[in-house]
Amino acid sequence: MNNLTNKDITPEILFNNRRKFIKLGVASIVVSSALLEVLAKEKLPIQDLIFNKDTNPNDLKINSFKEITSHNNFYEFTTNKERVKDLAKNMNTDSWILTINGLVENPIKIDVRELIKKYNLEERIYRFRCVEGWAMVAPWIGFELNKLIKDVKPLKSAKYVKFVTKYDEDMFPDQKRGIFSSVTYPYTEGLRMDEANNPLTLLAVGLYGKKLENQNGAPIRLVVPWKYGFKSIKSIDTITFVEEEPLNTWQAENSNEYGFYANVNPKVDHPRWSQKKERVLGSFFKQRTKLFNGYEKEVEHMYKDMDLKKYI
Ligand SMILES: Nc1nc2c(c(=O)[nH]1)N[C@H]1C(S)=C(S)[C@@H](COP(=O)(O)O)O[C@H]1N2
Ligand SMILES: [Mo]
Repeated sequence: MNNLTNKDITPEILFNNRRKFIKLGVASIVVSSALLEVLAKEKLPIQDLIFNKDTNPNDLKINSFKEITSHNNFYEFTTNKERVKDLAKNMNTDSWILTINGLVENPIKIDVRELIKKYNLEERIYRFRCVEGWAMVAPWIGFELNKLIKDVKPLKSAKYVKFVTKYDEDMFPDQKRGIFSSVTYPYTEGLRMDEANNPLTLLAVGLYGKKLENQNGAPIRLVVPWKYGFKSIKSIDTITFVEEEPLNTWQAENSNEYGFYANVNPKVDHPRWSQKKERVLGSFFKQRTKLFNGYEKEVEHMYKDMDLKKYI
């Protein structure tokens, strides 16, 4: 907050908040501490990332910053969606080392701040659908996972990519609860190599032009927009290239209800509820859920020989 300069405040933010400026009596566009305080209090995003903007060709209606950052699933903190943001407030993500290992020629350990400098960041406005039936549209900032995969050079034997969230009982209260935890930690996810290399698959480091909020998986998370939200693992510690299909957390918890693929599919109901419809955060009415969450063109080729009722 304190290190912000004029260039961090974009004209759009100033424009959208001009009424607040007037109220504050700010005559000229300067970054006063009073202004920063207002922006912070209102939880308005102050851009601190440089990225190529998404043109939003499908004209998706983006959810507000507030909606996206105050309704979260992040069990390491709590299963209460509205409380995650408060419990995550003091999570320290400053010197976060991401480890990439396993079946690769070039394993690396890299500070996420350095990693961000290596790749051109781009905005991706994606639909996001949780298996529970809520949905949103979020303007993520990140880079395609396939760029990182290319750089670490997987061996021929690498067939899957496994992702693991940090394990740190001081950081995550639910991990500290041991056998009373909500799920078994560390949270683990996986993708098949072709899924990981799909241009839609994003390693996200930002949201709304700004570094990720803790509750959304700072400092780096996966976003796989055609799959149920639980595949989009947060606060990644390790990415490992492996030969066998990894056992992901929710499949390990209950394999009758959750599988490895978790492709959004209105025709395959969850054993306890229908998946035909979804409620977008902030709207009253439900809308129809789309096959592969609306990304059929981009991803259906990967599943053409698979029975999607069997490979849940
Ligand atoms: N480490 C970790 N990652 C996680 C989860 C979690 O509990 N822990 N929840 C998942 C679920 S169920 C969803 S719907 C999305 C929610 O992401 P959001 O809070 O940014 O909307 O994160 C996913 N990634
Ligand atoms: Mo979810």
